[in-house]
Amino acid sequence: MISKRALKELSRILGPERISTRRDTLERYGTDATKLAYSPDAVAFPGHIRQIADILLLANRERFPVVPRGAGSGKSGGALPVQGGLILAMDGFDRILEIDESNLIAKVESGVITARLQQEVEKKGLFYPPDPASIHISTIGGNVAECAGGLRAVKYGVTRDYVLGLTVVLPTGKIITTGVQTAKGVVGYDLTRLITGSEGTLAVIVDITLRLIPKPAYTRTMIAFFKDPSSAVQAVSQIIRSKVVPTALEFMDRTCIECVQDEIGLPVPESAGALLLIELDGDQALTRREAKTVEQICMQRGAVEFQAASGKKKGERLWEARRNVSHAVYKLKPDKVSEDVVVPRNRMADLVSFINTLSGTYALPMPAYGHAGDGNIHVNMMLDKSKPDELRKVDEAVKELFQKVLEMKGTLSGEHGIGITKAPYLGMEISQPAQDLMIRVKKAFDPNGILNPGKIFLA
Ligand code: 2HG
Ligand code: ZN
Repeated sequence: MISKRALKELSRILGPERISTRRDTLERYGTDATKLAYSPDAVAFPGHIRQIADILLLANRERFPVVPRGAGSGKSGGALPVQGGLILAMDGFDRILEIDESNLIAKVESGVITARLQQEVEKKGLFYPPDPASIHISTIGGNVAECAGGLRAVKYGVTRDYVLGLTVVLPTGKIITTGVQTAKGVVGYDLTRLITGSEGTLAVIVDITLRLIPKPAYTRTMIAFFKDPSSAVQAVSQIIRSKVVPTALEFMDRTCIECVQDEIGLPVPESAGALLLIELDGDQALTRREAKTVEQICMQRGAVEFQAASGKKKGERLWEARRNVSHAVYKLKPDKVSEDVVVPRNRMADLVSFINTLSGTYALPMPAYGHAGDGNIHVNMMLDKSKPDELRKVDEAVKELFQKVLEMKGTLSGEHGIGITKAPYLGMEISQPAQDLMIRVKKAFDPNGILNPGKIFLA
């Protein structure tokens, strides 16, 4: 709870127009893509890094939680104010500070929308590959905090592979820079990597220096329908084995296809039980050759139909349909628990068959889709949270899924993080000594535990 005195001080630090305790604002900033809701005591809209530093100093003195927030598109509750306190909305930090064509870097503030950054760098013939499905709403700062992945990770890697340096405010109120403004650098511990993916628990990210690459000359999008999920993911393994690395290699099962059928803009064959969406990039001759290989593999694996998207517009439409699956599945049930597991790519056939069995056992829809090229499948367990029976079933199904994934030498989260939704399961993957070390790192950054408390670790 933020005391009256602290609220007054916040208003002095920020100016009264940059702090709100209005009920509608608290409601808007108290929820995120998980649709869970908590009430903060106030929302701050800082406009300057110094204000963030002063807020954190005050939070240490007065002991109230501070929760940094980008766009609230997170899938594990990382930006939720679970213990109340102050939401630090980074909306005002939305400037692209520099796109440096000579050094292939961009400097941006953390509240910049990811799609906007991509468009701006592409105007200069450059490319920022990380491409989370939430790209039109999510911010770069949120992407860095969660180490977002996305559709192009199979070829280009995830957010951390592009973060060269950061300017952050530590929970103690100190402003520091980490990493480099150069193409490489190894001076001291890699604090940039530590903060990237730390889910807003170690520092408030203010400025980010990103690595860029030249924009590929040509892209080609293809869609392949298969009779069942298992043939589709076997085609994925074979594509990877053939040494073709697509820009994106995405999977959807039949239920997902039905949810976005109208948006796909193509007739879906009756017999289709799954699809793969594939993008290749590079020069025209290379993508043509690779497209042939991909088509041959899909046909060998029994694709019932294979089509190349004719033209950029058709391709973009397919990708927008894919981005929308996460929302479209709400057609099935009012609520979902969305999981983000990864298995070694050659175990994907086992994973999709397990999901199918799990869905049958618990008699709940569990549409599965995602970044098959990475072995990263989103299992959306659909339910009605007003029904205790369904809640209980999902709870058990999640545990079973996680056990199976770990048996396969997989991991619980490929890109959404632990936040609050997966905190109860952290110990299934991370040993106690490793957790203890992480907690000591957190304490070194944040001795009073004021920054984004209640996340990742249950204690
Ligand atoms: C995606 O790939 C996102 O669409 C969201 O990571 C997945 O809601 C989900 O489970
Ligand atoms: Zn995803």
